Amino acid sequence: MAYRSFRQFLETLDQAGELKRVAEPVDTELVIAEWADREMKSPGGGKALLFEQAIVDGKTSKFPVAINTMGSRKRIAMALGRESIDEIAQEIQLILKAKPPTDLREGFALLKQGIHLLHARPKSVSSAPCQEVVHSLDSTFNLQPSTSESAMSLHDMPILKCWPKDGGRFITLPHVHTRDPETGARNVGCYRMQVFDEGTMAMHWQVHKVGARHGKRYYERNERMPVAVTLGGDPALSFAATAPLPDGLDEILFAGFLRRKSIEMVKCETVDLEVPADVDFVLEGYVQPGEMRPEGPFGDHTGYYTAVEDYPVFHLTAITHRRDAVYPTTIVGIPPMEDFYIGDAVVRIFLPVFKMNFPELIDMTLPAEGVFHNLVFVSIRKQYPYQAFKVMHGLWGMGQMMFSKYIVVVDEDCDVHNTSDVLFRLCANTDPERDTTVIKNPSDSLDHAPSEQNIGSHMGFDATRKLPGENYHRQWPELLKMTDEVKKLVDALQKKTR
Ligand SMILES: Cc1cc2nc3c(=O)[nH]c(=O)nc-3n(C[C@H](O)[C@H](O)[C@H](O)COP(=O)(O)O)c2cc1C
Ligand SMILES: [Mn+2]
Repeated sequence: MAYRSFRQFLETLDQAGELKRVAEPVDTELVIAEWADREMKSPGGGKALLFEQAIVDGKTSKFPVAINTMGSRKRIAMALGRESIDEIAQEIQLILKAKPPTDLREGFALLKQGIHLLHARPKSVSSAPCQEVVHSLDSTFNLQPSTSESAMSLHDMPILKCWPKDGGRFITLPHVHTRDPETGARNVGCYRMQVFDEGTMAMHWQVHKVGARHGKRYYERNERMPVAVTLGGDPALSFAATAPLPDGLDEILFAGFLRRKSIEMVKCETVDLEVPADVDFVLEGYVQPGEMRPEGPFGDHTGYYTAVEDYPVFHLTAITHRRDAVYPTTIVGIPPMEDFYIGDAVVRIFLPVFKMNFPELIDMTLPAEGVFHNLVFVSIRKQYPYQAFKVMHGLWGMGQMMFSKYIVVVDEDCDVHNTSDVLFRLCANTDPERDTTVIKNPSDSLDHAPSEQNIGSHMGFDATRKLPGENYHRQWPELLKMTDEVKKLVDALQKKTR
């Protein structure tokens, strides 16, 4: 199901008992964050929270704050309009496996899939809910309303200060829309933005991200870079903005595929870009080549504060919004947090793509403790010597998987979602010298452990049983397992005594 608005998604969460409304006034400085952190760390990810009276500098904001809306297996599936994320994985598998139909039934299945893909294509519209209220910047750098609504600035938005030593307020769930000036290809990435003042913010696209690559193209041409930042709308957009799609795969198309309905796009008021018509807020503006400013510190998803560093500056030229806009946000920190469920859904949705690249791959997960890039568990059906190493090197070469600090490969009979089982295999099945490899690769910009930023060493563990030809010259022992017969017998006996 496609949501017409972020509010409609919140109503759906509410009806499913997945939303807690907080009617009391709560401060956007630290207090909402602490409340949300407790909720995110409660069993299964807790509930989504809607703060109806968000306090900014002592005043109640016009806009409520929604947080933790995707922070559970159930809610991330609801965000993408499915009962379970696995339905999307199945759809992707169908597309990947599509071959000329051999009978009518297969033909219809393919046709249906084709229709869904057709619906993924964005449509242009001329009027949009996200432009119900328009404030554009005048020559005195004040945002002037072009409708009857009173003037507005960034300070009227309930933007959170998340952690005590943060350098300021940060927008944490922005969809940053840019274009490649050479090819015209669009990109949407979620890069946090620190508010400097009424008219400027930091643009935290890290060096490996597509926004940064687009930026570099503009800098080389010495051209001002148009940027549009949207907030809210169908949550499929937020998911697409965070998903590590291959460079060149259009997030708008992907969001349309996920929600099975075209995203309607409207032209911005002050920059030459299009944005989804249904979003809650649009911040229009530009990045000036070469202009950098210190950003941070920020309490990051690593569980530590990221130090101050120079990042490009975003200049605001207009704010447009829905009259009934809700401000969507999240916080990151020591895991588990809301972003774990986003990353988990990414792996599950793209498992068929990984499997296409690695036919031996059975399952894969990024445990919460590894905050995305630090730890990967993979199970494989091993057929030949050093196959575990082949899989590690393949993963280290794939998009943002390049950051994976530790990769542990286990046999297919080990459940990668059971960390205890994986650690048992790791400890029992490895000889450290023989079964590990240390390589050089780019590192996540936020990882504070490497001696230098953006580069580091990564380690792979082959915790599979060893085959002849893997320098193991003994008989590999058999894993303990009770017979099915005895298991059934004890099942029956226990039932009787209960
Ligand atoms: C809550 C959240 C905040 C994020 N903040 C940033 C950020 O500040 N900078 C960044 O480069 N990536 C950030 N990311 C990760 C990017 O959104 C992610 O790598 C995405 O795939 C980038 O898209 P791109 O490949 O189109 O550049 C964040 C992810 C999440 C879930
Ligand atoms: Mn992208």
